[in-house]
Amino acid sequence: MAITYDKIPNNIDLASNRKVQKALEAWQPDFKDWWMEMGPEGFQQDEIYLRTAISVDSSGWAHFDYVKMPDYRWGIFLTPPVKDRKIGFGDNAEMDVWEQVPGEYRKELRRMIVTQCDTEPASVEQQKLLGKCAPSLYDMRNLFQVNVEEGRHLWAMVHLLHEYFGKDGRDEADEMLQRRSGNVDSPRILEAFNKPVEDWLAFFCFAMFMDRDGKFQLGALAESGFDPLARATKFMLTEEAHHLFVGETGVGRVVARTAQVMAENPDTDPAQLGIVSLDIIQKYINEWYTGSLDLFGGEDSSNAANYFGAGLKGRFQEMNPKRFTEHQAMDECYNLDWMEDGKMASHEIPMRRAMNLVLRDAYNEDCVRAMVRWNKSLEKAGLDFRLYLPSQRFNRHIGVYAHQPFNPQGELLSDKDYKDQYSQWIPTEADLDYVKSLMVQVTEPGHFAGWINPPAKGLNGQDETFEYVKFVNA
Ligand code: BYC
Ligand code: FE
Ligand code: FE
Repeated sequence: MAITYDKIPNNIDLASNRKVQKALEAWQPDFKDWWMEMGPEGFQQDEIYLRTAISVDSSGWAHFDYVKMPDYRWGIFLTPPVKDRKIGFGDNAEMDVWEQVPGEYRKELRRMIVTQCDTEPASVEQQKLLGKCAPSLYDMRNLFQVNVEEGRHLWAMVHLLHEYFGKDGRDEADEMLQRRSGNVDSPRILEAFNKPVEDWLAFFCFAMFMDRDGKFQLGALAESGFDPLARATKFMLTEEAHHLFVGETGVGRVVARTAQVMAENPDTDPAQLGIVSLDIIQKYINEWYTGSLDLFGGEDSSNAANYFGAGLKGRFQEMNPKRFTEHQAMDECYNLDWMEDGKMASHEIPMRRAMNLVLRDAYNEDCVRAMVRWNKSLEKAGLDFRLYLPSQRFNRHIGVYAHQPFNPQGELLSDKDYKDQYSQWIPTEADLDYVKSLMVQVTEPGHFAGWINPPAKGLNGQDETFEYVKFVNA
């Protein structure tokens, strides 16, 4: 479809839908106000080398240029419709996909879209201050790229609310700009999105684990029988790949730096060397990974069963025959152990009710793959230490293991032992202060803070000393 240069870039022929166009154009200045208030602090006038989606085809979705962030062209893009697409799974399988919200599933769809949408502005708010201590221009640019794209994802979901949910949808869209991450009176919906992200190791862990939850949640919604949702999330996923890259390679570059410096100085305390110790990196992984597990919801969930049964939310790559050949999930069960009457007992969860868990398993595989990569640099440096993913029972706040004293190995401890050992597993104030003490802003092109390695290569083919951010008052 042709590119349109309206106020709101889009490939949905917005101009032909005056009502929705007007509603979105009325929302636009509020979005800009929100961005100026809650977006990256201190860099709104600078020229950032950013990727902007101007259409969904391969030549248009990754257009690079210097842009001031407030001038970023946040647009609405859906992947083109698949002709005669049918619902792929659940009780409505084989029926035509829905082009409008089916009345009987309105509540569920609204809730899922609102929950997903809310995480996008939340993450921008959480990361607001990180530019001030970016370890390089390359990293600073990546942060801002992630932030403007989360802003675009907010647009993607707000479009669905405006076009398909009438007055309720417009109200929900307004509330997206009113809630605030971490605000006691008006917090973001999911707990993990209310926690500030205050240092760059936390940011990389966030992009690694939280954005990766996003990948799997969006992947499940991309299977939806509500076609506009499927097409919106599918296109969001193309942008999301970069966020995951930033997270995975970011943690990887910290691990590699630590490994290298430790191998050169085997008898020195890492704190004397200005690097993040492997113990602290492991604690960050423990914290952010377990936080991400909570985002999948409960292991045994009637909501999840309803979403699957209705054809609203599928499994990851539901229609890939290498993953699934059967799309009803009626006959099997998922076996899981959890505490009952004071001891661990096996439970059978009917498969549809276990869909949060099935999605989480797919997510987990992806995390394991990254872990293997990170550990390669430890091996290469000749170190014995290995990073690991803690047990899915550890440090949980949602689901069947919530608030129980399991250690990272998944063993049940006494409350006292658990409390005594907690500071060995999750970053302490002192750990966080130490990491913060390493956070110094580096703005010379091609230079990097001492606690992180440079990337393997520049972005979009740029060389090592490329000026990813041009400061207006520099
Ligand atoms: N926090 O049946 P259950 C992203 C509630 S990240 C607070 O187990 P369900 C991004 C639940 O609401 C992707 N409450 O849960 C990343 C329910 O409440 P009620 C965002 C929670 O509904 C980085 C009760 O507990 N996620 O995009 O099956 C940067 C029982 O719950 C939580 C989505 O988009 C929680 N963590 O699953 C930017 C997915 N978990 O009914 C962006 C869309 C559960 O008893 N949402 N509860 O009052 C969903 O699919 C589902 O809502 C959830 C929860 C998977 C989140
Ligand atoms: Fe996003
Ligand atoms: Fe993201």
